[in-house]
Amino acid sequence: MTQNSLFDPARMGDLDLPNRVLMAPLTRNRANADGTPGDLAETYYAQRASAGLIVSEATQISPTAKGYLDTPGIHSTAQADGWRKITGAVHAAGGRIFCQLWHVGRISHVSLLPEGRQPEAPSAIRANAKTFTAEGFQDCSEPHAMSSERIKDVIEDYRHAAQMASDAGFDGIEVHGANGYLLDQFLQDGTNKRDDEYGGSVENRMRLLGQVIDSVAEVWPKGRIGLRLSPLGQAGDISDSAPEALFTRVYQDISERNLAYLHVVEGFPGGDDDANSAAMIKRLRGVYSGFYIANGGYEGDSAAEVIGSGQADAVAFGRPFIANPDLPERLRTGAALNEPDGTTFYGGGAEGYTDYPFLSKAEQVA
Ligand code: 8OZ
Repeated sequence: MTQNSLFDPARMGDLDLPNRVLMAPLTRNRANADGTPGDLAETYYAQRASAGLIVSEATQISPTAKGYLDTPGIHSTAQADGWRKITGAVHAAGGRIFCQLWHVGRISHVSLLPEGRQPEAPSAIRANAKTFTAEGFQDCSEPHAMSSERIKDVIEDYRHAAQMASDAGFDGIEVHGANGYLLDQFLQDGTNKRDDEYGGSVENRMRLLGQVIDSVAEVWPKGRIGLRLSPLGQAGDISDSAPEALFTRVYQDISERNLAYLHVVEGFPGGDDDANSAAMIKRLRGVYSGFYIANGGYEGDSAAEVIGSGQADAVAFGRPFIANPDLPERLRTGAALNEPDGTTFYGGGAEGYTDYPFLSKAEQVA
């Protein structure tokens, strides 16, 4: 059996990828106040077009789906027009880009939402977490529990955003089911105390995720829809009483749906993941039969290993892609990597965004 390398092409859903070094979704807080992408975003994404696939930064599906300052949306015509320039620039540079569709649920603050709106969540349980607002970091606001009517509206908001992503020229979409945001809040029982068809049993808690996938599948073929999950539940004050049982069932369901991929946050860089967490991630991995993207603290060597051993089909890199627009070429040639500067991750201008250097011709090794 031949072993795959990071630099082998891959068939992912309906799409051919030239390599398996993918760019993870990265929140950069440089969008305009109306949710249109900032002017530099076109350069930023086009610089990174050598990725096997770019997944866009998390992009809100509606005004009530927003939870941080200066994140982009994909619900208005102006936003889709802004994104069309970016997808065009990525395609012109030879790349592929999916739009990550995002609803933050309770991880928000009233100052970021339409006048008079509270964050919305499965249950009225405030997150013990902070979000970033015009006044700096603030505690998340008290959410209200969504009515069944409101859930229907949100499912429609996903379909509408999926349509806008198609109009904007994206190659596909990734449903953000990870990191303690709305869909994860429905999945996990620390945040979901509902007693209707969306709460209680694992099947009920999975219902919204399934309906959202069905809804975006009215616009996109299954082979152009990915899903991101984070079974370790490390972000956004999320918790579940039996996470392995829950995510085993979710992975089974996603396998049966034949999506383009499952993208898993297996840990956070510098996180205190223990051997038990790693073992759970590995056991869950065995449950999923489709294209699997691993993410979370990978470097060139560990990525090559996880692909070579067949544990993953591709690896998504976050921080290394922030600092290295030509990351695939650097990994291929063993060149040195630029170090990411954490002080410019969120907000600001070109510094730490579009000014990381490419390898010079002299540094490019055959
Ligand atoms: C960092 C800062 C704000 C949001 C995620 C969308 O964790 C995010 C995010 C990351 O998925």
